[in-house]
Amino acid sequence: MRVLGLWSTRLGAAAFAALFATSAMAQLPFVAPAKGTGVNNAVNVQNPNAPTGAAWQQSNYPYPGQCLADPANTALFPLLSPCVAGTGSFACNGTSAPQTAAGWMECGTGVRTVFKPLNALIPDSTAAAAIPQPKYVWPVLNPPDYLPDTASFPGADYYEVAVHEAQGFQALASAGLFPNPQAVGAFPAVPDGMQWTGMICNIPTGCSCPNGLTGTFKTNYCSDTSIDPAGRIPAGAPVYTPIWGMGQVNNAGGPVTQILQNWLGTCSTSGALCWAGGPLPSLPSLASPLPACPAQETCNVLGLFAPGAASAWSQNNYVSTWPSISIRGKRGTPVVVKWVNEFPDNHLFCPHPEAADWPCAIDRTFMGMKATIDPALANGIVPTDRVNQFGSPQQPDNSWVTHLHGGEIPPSTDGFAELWYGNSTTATAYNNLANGFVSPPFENPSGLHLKRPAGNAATYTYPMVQDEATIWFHDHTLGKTHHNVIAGPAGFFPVVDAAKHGALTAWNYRAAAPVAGSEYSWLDPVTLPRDALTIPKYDLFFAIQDRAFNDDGSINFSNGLGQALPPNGNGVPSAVTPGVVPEIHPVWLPEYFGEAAIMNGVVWPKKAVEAGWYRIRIVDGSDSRCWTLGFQASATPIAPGAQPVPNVPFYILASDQGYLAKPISIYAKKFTMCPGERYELLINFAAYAGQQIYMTNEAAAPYPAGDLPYDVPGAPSLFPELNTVMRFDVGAAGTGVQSCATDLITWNPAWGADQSVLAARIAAKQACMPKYPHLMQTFEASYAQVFPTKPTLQTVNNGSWIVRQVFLNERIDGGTGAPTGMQLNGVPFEYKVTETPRENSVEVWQFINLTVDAHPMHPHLVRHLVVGRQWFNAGAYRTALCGASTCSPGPSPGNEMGTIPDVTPFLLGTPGNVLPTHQDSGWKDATQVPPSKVTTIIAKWEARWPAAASAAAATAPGTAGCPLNANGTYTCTDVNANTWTYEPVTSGPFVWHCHINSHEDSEMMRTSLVVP
Ligand SMILES: [Cu+2]
Repeated sequence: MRVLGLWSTRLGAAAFAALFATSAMAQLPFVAPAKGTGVNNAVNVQNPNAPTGAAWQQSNYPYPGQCLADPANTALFPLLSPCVAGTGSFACNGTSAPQTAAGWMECGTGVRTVFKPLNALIPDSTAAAAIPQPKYVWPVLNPPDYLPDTASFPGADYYEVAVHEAQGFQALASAGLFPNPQAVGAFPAVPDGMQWTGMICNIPTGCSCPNGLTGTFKTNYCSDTSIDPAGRIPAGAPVYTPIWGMGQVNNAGGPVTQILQNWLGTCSTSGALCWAGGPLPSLPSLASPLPACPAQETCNVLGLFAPGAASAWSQNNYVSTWPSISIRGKRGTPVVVKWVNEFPDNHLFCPHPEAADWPCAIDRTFMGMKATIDPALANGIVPTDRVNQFGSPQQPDNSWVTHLHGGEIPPSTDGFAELWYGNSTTATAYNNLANGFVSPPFENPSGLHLKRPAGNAATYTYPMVQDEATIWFHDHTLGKTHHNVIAGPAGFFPVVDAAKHGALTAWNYRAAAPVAGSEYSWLDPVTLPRDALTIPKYDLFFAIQDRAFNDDGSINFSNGLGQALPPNGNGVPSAVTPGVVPEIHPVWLPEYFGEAAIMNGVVWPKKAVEAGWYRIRIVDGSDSRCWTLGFQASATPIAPGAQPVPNVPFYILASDQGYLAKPISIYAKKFTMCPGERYELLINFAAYAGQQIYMTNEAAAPYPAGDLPYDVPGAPSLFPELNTVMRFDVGAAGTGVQSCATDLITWNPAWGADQSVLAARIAAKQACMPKYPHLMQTFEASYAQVFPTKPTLQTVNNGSWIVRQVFLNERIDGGTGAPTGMQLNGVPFEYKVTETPRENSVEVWQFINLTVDAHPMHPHLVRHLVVGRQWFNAGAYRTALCGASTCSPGPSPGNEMGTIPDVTPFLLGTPGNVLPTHQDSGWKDATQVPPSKVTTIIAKWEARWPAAASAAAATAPGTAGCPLNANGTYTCTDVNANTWTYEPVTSGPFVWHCHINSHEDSEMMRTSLVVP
């Protein structure tokens, strides 16, 4: 390993790569942990490609948001955009001159580049106050299901799904899946590339016209030239949001597209665009007869389908929206998905050429970021100066890789952050890896399978060996996950266990009416009743997010953080401080917080519900925001800034990885969820017939000690509108699912905290919900199988399991005290692999949180249980960790990763003094790690799929044994899905990280590697 010590920050990347090409350090064995060794925090896999020692001292490692103060570091960042005054160039200028805050301004002009003002929604805008945003007016989107192709791979479900600019919004609006802007005036229909979130222009003098509009749309949409010769969006008009979405490309574009195609296929007249005369009539479900085509229609749904070609599909002939519609996985039936990158060449947040008032919002100092957009790169060659400090090529701006969050899936399908790929143009330009494999430090001599796709698509085969749960898919690109998720694309992937639900007939279509008197049918993911377009009627899927918007409707990615925020007394920065690292870098985002609540792509929507039972599945798809959710019945809207008073009882039925042992009554009538988490609620609206119920929020941002979404004395909220999320309008009494209508869920305070009372009442209700306990067995059986003895905080250190202690820290700029980045164990993402559980071993992980925020920690591959949380003396621990110096833990020469003190002596109080909360009692994959506590989880590092002897021997589509051919077919040695084999779990890395996406991209992510 000595030769690695020669590597220094002054070596160019090319020299670095050459060093590895000629060195003889291959074939070093992995060092796996022995069993029962107690605290084990420095078991390092000797990855020969990872820099070691001094190379990783923090002083030598540039971090996100750091402009180059050290000339030596220019070797690490040779790619930063050259500064051209007056062009809106917005990155570090790449010179060796000491950088100041002005360097983050417009290339040294001293003028801070101005983002578009946040006056579309932000409540402290004087102009905005004149016209309030309409709340609870537009219905929430209900994501329908995708349709599998069951013919291509017998026994498997096959989908092709593309990420793309939003398109087909108007078709969805007509189908009743989204609000239709035409209902608020005679404005042009939403063009492709945009979506309507329900916002209107609330500025009396009109809103800015979006960049890049041309033709009649601009003429009609930006019509008010009495104010501005370039036109303004009139006050009260809908403002459309440029967004990226996802859609199904095969099977005629999925259910929504297929219905539209079928319907349009009955028309034969060509002519003007549809909707010229108003909205389309209600569209049918797949099972219904097709209606006659209205006379004025022409069968060209805003260019979605060409007349006469309705039965064919091709690229651009599908609906692509935010959020995506859902893929349903069936346990035991593999799901093959070809994920296609059809993004435009330039990122949504980095238009090119850059608009003068909208600089590129991609921070080139993040890991994995390339510096500039260079159309000449289409020649397929990556210049040596576009190789990052780790030897791998830096990304095109439109790179993407899909992670199936919560999936128990082989390594090469996990969406490893380095396995990004571009669209058909940029994938060519950035993919000339010498052997197709990702370069140091992750190309491992032991045969790790880390091959980046050669083209613009990756085919992943998911074995579907896991239990019933609500998992979901989103981007995981290195350093840019927060950009891509905020841009829109993500979707649900509920997994159901057919063995628990009977035959899978009428899988994707409207099912038969529920059996009379049965609670089972409406809970059941298979037989549940559905509305048109395959939307579950009583099983709601909600993705909760927040966004900031510019006044033209576009997403404000900068969040206004480049501007001074008003002081609020809650620790939110009040000014930008000049220095080597400005307190708040205009692009670097410690967190992203928007001022608008979004549910399924709509701002403060409403949902009409019947006066009965509902199952509501919620994913927190926000970048950074935790939500403390409740339900408040109120005759009048809850005023902005008012503290909610949730008063509607509900149960938590399931969490990230499936059902709890039993439904948990939420005493406080509110619970907190953080990014990446899922909770499934049971709620009964029977007692609220004819009333209105608001979904409320009380979580601070950052959580738990940041700005509250309601006013407190002396600290008015920065986000007073975020005290509510949406509204439910409850129908007439007697509608909906009525069984067990009142006394199963309604909590009686006289019961106190005695769960046994509740359990008895649930048991008494089994006649009412006869099959419901059957679902619950999922958790109990699997738990007992993995942990015969229940681990507790008192027993986890007794030697039965490997214990890994990892700390979470925030890098602080010494001059300004500003946050400059996040880390795990004081090392960056691409430091050598240190978390190496043995296959099938049980490991206890203890997260030691040295920061002031809660972080939802998310280990991939495995489900885990929360053992408990315990206070610790964070100050004393930090001193032990860092000594008298400023806390810059991390590797030091000769000491590799450094010594992490055992946290046990620093624990406070009685072990187990902070038990897992009731909502934490089931299988999890993302767990809240609160500040100043040690959060302990336990997991078995297993993979239940049938594994081949090696990655090369696997036979599932998309593996080395069954490659995708150039013509789109596969050459599989085994096309029978029942006997497919997959890559061994040891064949490649996974990651574990904070699911605050801005943190994850800022090095708060590490590799995990299961070893034999
Ligand atoms: Cu975090």
